[in-house]
Amino acid sequence: MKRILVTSALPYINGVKHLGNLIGSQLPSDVYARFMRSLGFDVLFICATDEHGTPAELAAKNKGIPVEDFCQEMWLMQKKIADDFNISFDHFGRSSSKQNYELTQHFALKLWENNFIEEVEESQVYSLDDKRFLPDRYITGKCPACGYEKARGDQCENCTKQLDPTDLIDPESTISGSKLLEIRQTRHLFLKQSLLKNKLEKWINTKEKWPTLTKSIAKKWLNTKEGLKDRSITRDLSWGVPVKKYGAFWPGFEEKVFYVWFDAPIAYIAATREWSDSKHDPDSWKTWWLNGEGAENVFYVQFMAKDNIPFHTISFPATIFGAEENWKLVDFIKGFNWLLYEGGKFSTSENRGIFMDKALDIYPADYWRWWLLSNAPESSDTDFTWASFQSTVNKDLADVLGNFISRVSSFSVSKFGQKIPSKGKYGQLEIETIEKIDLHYKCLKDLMESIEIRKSCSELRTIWVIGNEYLQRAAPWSVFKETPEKSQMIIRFALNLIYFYSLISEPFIPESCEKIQKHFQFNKMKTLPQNLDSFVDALNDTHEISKPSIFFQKISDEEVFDYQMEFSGN
Ligand code: B3M
Ligand code: ZN
Repeated sequence: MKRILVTSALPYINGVKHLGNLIGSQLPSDVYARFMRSLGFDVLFICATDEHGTPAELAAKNKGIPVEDFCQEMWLMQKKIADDFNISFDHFGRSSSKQNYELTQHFALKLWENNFIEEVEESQVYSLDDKRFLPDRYITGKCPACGYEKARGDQCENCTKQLDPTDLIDPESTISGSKLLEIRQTRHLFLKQSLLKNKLEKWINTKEKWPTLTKSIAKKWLNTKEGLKDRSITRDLSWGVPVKKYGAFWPGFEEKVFYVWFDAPIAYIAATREWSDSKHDPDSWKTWWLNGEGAENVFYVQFMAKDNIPFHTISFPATIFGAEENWKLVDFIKGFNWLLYEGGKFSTSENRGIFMDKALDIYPADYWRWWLLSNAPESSDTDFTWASFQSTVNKDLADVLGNFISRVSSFSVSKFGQKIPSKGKYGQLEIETIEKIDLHYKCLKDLMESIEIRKSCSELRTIWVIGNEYLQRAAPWSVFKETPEKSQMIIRFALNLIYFYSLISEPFIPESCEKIQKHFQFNKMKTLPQNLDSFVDALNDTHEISKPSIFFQKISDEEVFDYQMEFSGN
């Protein structure tokens, strides 16, 4: 049996994520993991919070609490929100786990033993008032190129020029506003990525099937000097993985930690270890991550937004190659473009757009899931608009799927009572309908295997639509007077379709499908039906149908108007 390892990019710890973050990794990886499980594959689905680095430190400082407490709080919150969106992680870990400390230090040691790490002395900006070295982007000043007053030490937002902090005119600390800055010498560990160029290139060239977005970004980084520059994997900070080897501090690195982007991808492995430790089966993570111990038969897929692709196609693989051990490399990287909010950017600072917690306060998870998945920014950026959200939910969920269920079940109960109407031989129209649906169902399965999220949604919608068209043509309500047996057969067929829909739609809209299954007392199934043809008599004669219920409420124009105002930003 094929085993599939799925990881979602690790959400950074500093705040609640917005819908763009959700569709950029957690949500599509969830549908994929759920769908593959329901095809019978052995799936392990892993995520964690990405906790280290300056933004976390500063966010904790703003709240006036120790960074450890802040991260604990935010981890709980992020875990809860993911649960509320029904993201089916097998484990949601933390990059600050002891497993990650150990593995990060292990990788650094191997890289050093294999001569891929060297110590380099650098000059960096030190803030006397903040009593710390400042990362480039925490220094603000006037841009030497365009005169923009708030240029950052790494780049000018206004003219996009790449900068060094020393280029800035009249620089100050973004943290405190202090201008008491000086250049100091500091030592860092550098990973000599350039030595791994051939290996990386050979490996990337074998990935013909990677999506264009992934491949083009990987190639771009591979072929620019900037991309494969030796990069520092340590920072002058206190919050992070301590720079240790053989259990003792790396001499001169007592006050430093590993760079957050060095330890974060390693946390995929560490979180898998957390998972196996939590099951008291401490070696089982190896069957997912070590070639020769089972991982050679694992298909490993990563999901992420496009800005994370360089770290997953170049930096993390460089770490793995450089370690020269039997670590599993990723097989497929699914990257996503940006989700825009009503034509602009989501913005935390301007309170613009919809954040994950707020979203669930106003509509059920499945409304968001369905819109986001149907509009996943796979081949280009996509724009969230309230109008599109309203029309998608109202049409697809309420009119197409919801209406089908309520028409069939209310007719059934009103004409035939609670019991499922008795069997009759399915006729030409039913056979045609089965054939049509099975054609699209096969496409759906193929598309999900190749992780085409939007197209999969569109196949699923087509399958729902075929049900409505069938009902329209079979017209059980008009058949009922003349030939009630025929109308019984039609309704029985349609009830079986509802059952079928509730199973195949579950990876996309799990909460609604579970509700539907519970309501109609459909048996849960571990794996999806092969096809509709073999499933169309799944309900047996004793099955009882409960009174109809409404599974999807329409979104009104007034609601849309109000929410548009509410989320438009300051
Ligand atoms: N934490 C995503 C971000 O905040 C980043 C992903 C890490 S994946 C190893 O941009
Ligand atoms: Zn500028």
